[in-house]
Amino acid sequence: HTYNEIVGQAEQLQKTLELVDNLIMEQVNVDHVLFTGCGTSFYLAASAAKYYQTVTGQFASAVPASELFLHTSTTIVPGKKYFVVGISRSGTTSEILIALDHLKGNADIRTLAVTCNGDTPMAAATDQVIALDHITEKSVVMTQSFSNMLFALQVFAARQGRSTQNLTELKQVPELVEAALTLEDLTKGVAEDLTKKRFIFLGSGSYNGIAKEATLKLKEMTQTECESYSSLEFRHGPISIVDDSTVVILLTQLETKDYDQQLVMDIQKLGGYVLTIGPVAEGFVADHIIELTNTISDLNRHAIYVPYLQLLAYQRAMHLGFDPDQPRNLTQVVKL
Ligand code: F1P
Repeated sequence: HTYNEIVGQAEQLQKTLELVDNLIMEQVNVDHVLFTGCGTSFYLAASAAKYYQTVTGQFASAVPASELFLHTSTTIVPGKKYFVVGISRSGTTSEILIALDHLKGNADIRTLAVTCNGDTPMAAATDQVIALDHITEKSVVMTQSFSNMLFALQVFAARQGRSTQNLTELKQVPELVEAALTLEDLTKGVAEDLTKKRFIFLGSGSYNGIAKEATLKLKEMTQTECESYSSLEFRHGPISIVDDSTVVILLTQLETKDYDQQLVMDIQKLGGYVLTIGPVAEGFVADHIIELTNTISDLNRHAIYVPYLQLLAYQRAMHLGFDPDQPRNLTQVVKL
């Protein structure tokens, strides 16, 4: 299932675009927009929050759903108005349900559910729902549900921010993802190199959540210990673990291009292998470059990186003999 769900995501993105573009939605006008979820859905929340703040100019942040009920005072300021966006593929994960229940009755908090199942306790517990019922993943690992729920929130944010430029770019994304998926072998060399043992994913800004999600995919599908950092943070300590068995996957952006090359060189100097995914400056050097289009801006390119990162994990899992559909110790829904 995992493979089909990865390579089928472009078609689903088109359906997601049409659905969210045509939704009747209330204008969000609050002090803070808070995105929340668990696991993959939390990493998605992290990217979505940074996107939302940039596009709408409203304060936005992300917290794991458990933090909302375990440490409410660190996430909610009494008397302030919030729009809480709960994200969950299943709509039944315990922490998200407990968090929403915990916030119930607070007149300052409006809620939105983003889910792949509109008929769940989560959808029933929120004021509004974006239900991507066309996403019916069978694999335990989340792949097209991640890209589609993130994309749905990008379209939602662009509409909230009345940003026609971003909406125009987002409308090109399904086609660009389709094109990216024809190049699925680009990650195979790294994925199948068993002399590489340690994987580090780096991304900054709204791409940090994508880097974290890439780490989770590799962990779930191959049980490889791997890490993720905000790109330049890697130089402040973690770089000490780099050796010739280390692969660093750097998600490059136009916005960070002046810093990306130096970072690559610092890692290579220590024997590390660097794969970059994203647009790069002319003359850019790395061990392997998957260059992505710069015809749309950094802000709207996320969904094009995602399939490569998912395929990397999938290809390595197959090469190591793991079943990517059934990751060890995991179930589709985690219940407390
Ligand atoms: C969230 C999640 C996934 C993880 C695993 C268990 O599920 O933690 O991120 O990969 O499958 O569930 P959900 O709340 O989005 O359904």
